[in-house]
Amino acid sequence: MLDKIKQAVLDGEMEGIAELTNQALTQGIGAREILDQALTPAMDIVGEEYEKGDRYVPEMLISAETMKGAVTVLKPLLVEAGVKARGKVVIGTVEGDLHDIGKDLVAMMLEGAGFEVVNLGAEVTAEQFAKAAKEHGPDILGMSALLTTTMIHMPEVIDALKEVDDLRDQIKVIIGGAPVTQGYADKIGADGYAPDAASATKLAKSLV
Ligand code: B1M
Repeated sequence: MLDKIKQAVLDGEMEGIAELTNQALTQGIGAREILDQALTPAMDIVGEEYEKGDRYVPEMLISAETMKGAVTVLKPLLVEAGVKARGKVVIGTVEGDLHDIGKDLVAMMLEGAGFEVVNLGAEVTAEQFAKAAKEHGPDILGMSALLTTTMIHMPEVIDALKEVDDLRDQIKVIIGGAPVTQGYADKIGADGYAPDAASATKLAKSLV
């Protein structure tokens, strides 16, 4: 059953995943077992294949959606059992930028890896990021930018975090998006940069 679920995520079988997950639960397989032995390993493989170039963005999105379908079934049971999220991430696309496909992919992969994700959407101002950081108390704040004209808002968010109860000291900041580089992350004092969703998940895991 666990192998079937793992394979369904790898194959992106969105329609059948909820039923398959329910079947596994009926057979007495625990929610945690399904998460740790089927879903998470499947998403690890998806991430590795994407990094090697053996899997493309749409296939990764479909697998991430399939994983979400299973997690929706498991979530109440996991909460009941007190399984803690790996950490909390507040994520958004910066001010003036409405590109959200890559950011949503990162958010989905983070959820797949067990993070609780607060997705603020696109065109998020520095003040909105700081307000959400104060409200949700995340371990990590993630910013995405797809335009050379909007990535310049990233340091404003870092400054805004410094101004609200020294939040900057408590939260790791990670950035990404096509025009963003490790050099830019270093320049603006971010804690990390990731070129794609799979590496963003790895980076987040390493930071918490
Ligand atoms: Co726009 N656009 N766009 N666009 N658009 C680009 C980005 C562009 C490169 C196209 C081009 O000219 N070749 C160019 C930017 C040039 C530049 O600044 N260097 C561009 C432009 C100019 C514009 C407009 C200004 C066009 C105009 O109106 N004249 C305009 C700006 C609007 C605005 O934001 N204010 C605009 C509008 C749009 C659409 C609305 C039509 C649409 C966006 C729809 C949407 O997102 N809801 C759109 C699209 C689709 C693109 C392209 C074609 C595709 C972007 C995408 O979704 N890629 C893009 C060209 C391209 O990239 N080939 C382009 C797929 C996605 C999975 O990848 O977003 O890179 P990506 O995300 C990756 C990584 O970057 C990384 O992981 C993701 C998954 O692996 N990543 C992170 C992303 N965020 C991360 C955060 C992290 C870590 C990793 O940590 C927190």
